[in-house]
Amino acid sequence: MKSKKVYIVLIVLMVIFFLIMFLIFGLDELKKEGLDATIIVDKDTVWTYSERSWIRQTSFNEYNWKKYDVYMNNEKAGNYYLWYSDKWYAFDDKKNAVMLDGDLLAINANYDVPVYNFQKNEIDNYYQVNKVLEDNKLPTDVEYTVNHKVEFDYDGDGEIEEFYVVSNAFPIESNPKKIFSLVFMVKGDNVYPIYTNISNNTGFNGCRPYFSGFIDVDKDNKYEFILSCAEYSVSGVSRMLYDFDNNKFKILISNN
Ligand SMILES: [Ca+2]
Ligand SMILES: [Ca+2]
Repeated sequence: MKSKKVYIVLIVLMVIFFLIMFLIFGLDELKKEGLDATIIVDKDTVWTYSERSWIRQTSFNEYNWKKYDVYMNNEKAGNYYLWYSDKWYAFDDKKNAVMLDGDLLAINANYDVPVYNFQKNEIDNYYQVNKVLEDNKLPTDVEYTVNHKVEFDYDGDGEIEEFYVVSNAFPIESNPKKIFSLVFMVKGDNVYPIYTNISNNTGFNGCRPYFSGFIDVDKDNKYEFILSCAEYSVSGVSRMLYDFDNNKFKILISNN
């Protein structure tokens, strides 16, 4: 009789344990299951999210004449139909052409996808930048061709994170030995590398990095972001969608 009671108590405890674990970890995962999204970045990138996995699309026809939330230069431009030829063209509800100019980000999803309207700020203090340069054995007297930061509470923990974007790619006045592009986050005293690209200067190598959008793609109240890096002239742009997982940044999908 006594052993039966112990047995029941154990089962009840186990059920409670799994219920708590499910509420903590399972609910977020379950919520992601039904999410479907298409993300377009300028004329070279279409990524789709379905059944919790990302796919890079190489044929864009299937994404024509769908309605997208359209952002230009990180500002909401409207909700338009898009059609692809050499680039994406936008049309309103009456199929009248809408002129768009700048960096395009377009999202079609079966849920509201939060997009953060971030600002690029000047770097007022180079302490963290110089530290990262030194860690990478790079000189700190730099002719910067990219140097800005984005500051906001991107993970919703009440603390502001700083995202630094620096590069000396395609210098005009100097001829550095090394060409670098560095993107990293500073949170408290910690530096988290995001993108590190260092190579010998061979003329027009390297790329200029910039953020193309902070988007909460999986609706867990933490933003993911798209980082782009533009090569010289028409050579192309690398694009990467990043997530922060296990205390480091990882690429969810890229266009390479
Ligand atoms: Ca934060
Ligand atoms: Ca998220």
